[in-house]
Amino acid sequence: MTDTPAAIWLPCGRHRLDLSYPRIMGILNVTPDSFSDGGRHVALDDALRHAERMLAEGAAIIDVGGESTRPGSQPVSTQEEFDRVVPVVERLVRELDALVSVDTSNPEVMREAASLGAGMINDVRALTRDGALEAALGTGLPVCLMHMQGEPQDMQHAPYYDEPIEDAVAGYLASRVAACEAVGLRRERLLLDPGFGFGKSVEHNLRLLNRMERLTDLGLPLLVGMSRKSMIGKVLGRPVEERLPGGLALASLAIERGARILRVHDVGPVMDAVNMTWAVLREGSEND
Ligand code: 7PJ
Repeated sequence: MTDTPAAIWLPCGRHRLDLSYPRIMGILNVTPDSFSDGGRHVALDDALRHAERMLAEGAAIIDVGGESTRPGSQPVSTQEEFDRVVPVVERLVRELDALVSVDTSNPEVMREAASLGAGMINDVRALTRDGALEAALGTGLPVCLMHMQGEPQDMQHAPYYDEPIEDAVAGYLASRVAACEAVGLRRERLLLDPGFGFGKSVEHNLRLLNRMERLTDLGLPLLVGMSRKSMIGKVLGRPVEERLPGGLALASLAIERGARILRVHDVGPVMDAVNMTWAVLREGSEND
């Protein structure tokens, strides 16, 4: 066996995350209308139990989201997002000592979650909302910048790019990194995400995964989310509850193409797929 590579630590508030090998982010939706497990985790105790299980299965991060960003969904008010997210973050930190990421574009939610001990900000709008850059900067936490074309209400209405999708996404993410650096948010704190399913046709999504090297070239850790998404449904003709095998294939490919964090619903099975993939990649890798 090859030696264990040196740790690459990302500071995440009271935690730190070693990104020298692939890590799993477990999805904890607290929206009543999330498409695959909508309504089930609204009750706080249920949410906690679900997070506990994902951690036991090997999740390094729990991603808490209170705004549904499924295609066609409407924005939520700050109050509504607060009411959904804040109690969950508080208990995940206090009772499970979890590394919590908060899936939000809202500066007030970012600040509150950070003050309660969240360790990462995950913004599908890449800190483009008014005040979001400053709020994220002030938290001192790492931020995942995701690419999205349009807004959830209309992003899947005939998505179109006038250049290859990987160039469009790389260009956008590079411009958001520059915007972060311009306010003093250092690149050492940034992660990038191609945003599978966010203003992209199935062909765009497949090509983006195939060409993900274009994004690893930007030199920042990549986080990807494809779990149960419609790109699997469309290729395989599967309803949402039958997308795990297709998702495992995508997870393995994503790791091979350079992703370092996978945002998933099914932590246990994905851990096996990722660990198996990584065992192969490590053995005989020229970097070892
Ligand atoms: C993503 C996300 C993703 C990041 C959602 C869903 C829709 N955050 N939040 N990346 N997707 N960073 O889980 O299907 O792909 S919500």
